[in-house]
Amino acid sequence: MPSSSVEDFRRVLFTSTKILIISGAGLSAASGIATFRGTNGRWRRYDAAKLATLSAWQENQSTVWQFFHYRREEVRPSRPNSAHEALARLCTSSLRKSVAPNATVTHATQNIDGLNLEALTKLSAETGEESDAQLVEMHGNLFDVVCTAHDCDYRAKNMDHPICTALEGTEKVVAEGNIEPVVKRADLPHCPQCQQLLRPDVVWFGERPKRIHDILEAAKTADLCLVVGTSSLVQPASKLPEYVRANGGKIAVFNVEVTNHSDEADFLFLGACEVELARILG
Ligand code: BV8
Ligand code: ZN
Repeated sequence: MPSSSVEDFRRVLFTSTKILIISGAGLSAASGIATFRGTNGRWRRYDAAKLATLSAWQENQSTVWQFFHYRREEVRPSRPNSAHEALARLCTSSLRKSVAPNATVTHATQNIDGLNLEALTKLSAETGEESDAQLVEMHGNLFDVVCTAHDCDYRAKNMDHPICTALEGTEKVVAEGNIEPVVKRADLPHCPQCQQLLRPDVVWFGERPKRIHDILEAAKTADLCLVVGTSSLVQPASKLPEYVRANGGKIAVFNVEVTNHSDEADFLFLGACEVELARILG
């Protein structure tokens, strides 16, 4: 039975040496970004198997670009919330000293909204101190694009609003549930280097998550794992706590509800992570 003792958790945190944070869509819920499953789940409106997969892309690049353009524009006005900020403090050495003086931190986020990166950048601008943690956006980032040509190395951060003229305004139609392709392939974003088609640099179902080797290494050596705002249904992220446990590490789940495997956790803090993380991590 997981403990909900903040005092016991803080004791484990204080003596930890390698912390792995795994986060999901619940971390960004307070920033106004819909989660995937659960009540207002996004996948309910759109079937992941139809849109966030390589076969969907091969079938119709316009449909997929219209979906990701809609996701970009939905996320654009969002800012990090107090949960992102609490994790950013844990990822900054001098701010971590009082709660986990001997620890290094790896944060593997499933989120593609870029808000963890933004929270770290904001904090280092305020403190003048760079984060010493490893942040891995294991499913990619909505604002990264990559060229589809095999012999071209173009990849870039692209914050353009819209990313191309032809997609402008299509987000409104997609938001209403109509994802019929309306943009001509020739008018989709193309590579400035080789003129081939660009794609969102997001990890689709069936694709290899980013830096999965580094993340698995971190899971196999962690003595504490924070599982924040994820339904723990998507692999391989959902399997990482098993590696931590196999190494004798402790698992702490932060979620508004019990989830897959949360009954096996050492700690379970039920509540909004934007409240619980600030309360417990300080
Ligand atoms: C891979 C990018 C091989 C796109 C995403 C059959 C069985 C088992 C597995 C599979 C299977 N068939 C295929 C698979 C593998 C598949 C998979 O796991 N499928 C699942 C659906 C069954 N996985 C893959 O294909 C992965 N690739 O396996 O490659 C490989 C593996 C290792 C090494 C080499 C090769 C690729 C997966 C990545 C797919 N891309 N996103 C896009 O976003 O459009 S996944 C998508 O789901 C998002 O990234 C999202 O982050 C992710 C997981 O969802 P969550 O983040 O957990 O979000 P969710 O809404 O589900 O839950 C939110 C939680 O927050 C809830 O629990 C809620 O209670 C809580 N919450 C809400 N508000 C709050 C809160 N908690 C706290 N505070 C709050 N305020
Ligand atoms: Zn190119």
